[in-house]
Amino acid sequence: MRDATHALIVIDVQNDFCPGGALAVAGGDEIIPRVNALMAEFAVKVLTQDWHPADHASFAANHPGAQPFTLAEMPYGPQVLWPAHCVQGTTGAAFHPALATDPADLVIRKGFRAAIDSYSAFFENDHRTPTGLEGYLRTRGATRLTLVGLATDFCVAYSAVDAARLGFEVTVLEGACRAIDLDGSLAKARADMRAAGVRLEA
Ligand code: VGL
Ligand code: ZN
Repeated sequence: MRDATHALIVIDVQNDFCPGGALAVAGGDEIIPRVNALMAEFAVKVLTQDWHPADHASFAANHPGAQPFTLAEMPYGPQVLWPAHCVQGTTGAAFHPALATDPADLVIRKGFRAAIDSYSAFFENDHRTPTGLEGYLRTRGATRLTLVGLATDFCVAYSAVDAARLGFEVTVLEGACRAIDLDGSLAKARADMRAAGVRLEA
């Protein structure tokens, strides 16, 4: 057991990000045994859940004529348009059935505002609107964070970079993550994480 200042953040281990899901990440389900084992090691354990309304602005289907995996310009900057995924209340939005959710202290949902996406567990994609996770972790006394989950190059990386900027000591266990890797996004995410001072471990 690690000490009480050390929190585990499990990002988006949901059906839609696993094989067979609407935005499947290759091998997404392979990380689950290790994630479950890690849960027993940490005093503070948080799960995040991507949780979109059906009319969410990140869905290509809500932009007439737009194809998934292309870019759209949003008021807060460029946004990848995704296949509809993690729609609130659907099976796709549920945690993968093999994920041990009972040990978690907190489940934080993100991306629930129709007009703005939220990759990071800390801020929406405008980099300003907080999710509340920072306050939760600080009031629990957490100073060191270990991040695992899906997808390495989007929600894990954005969360890790934000956490490092907020002053947490951040480690990403890449072996307990899987990536989408869209147009070099994994290489960029790894460089961004390193530049922000995030430790990348296997
Ligand atoms: C994610 C794309 C869209 C993720 C969420 O969890 O990495 N990626 N929504
Ligand atoms: Zn999403």
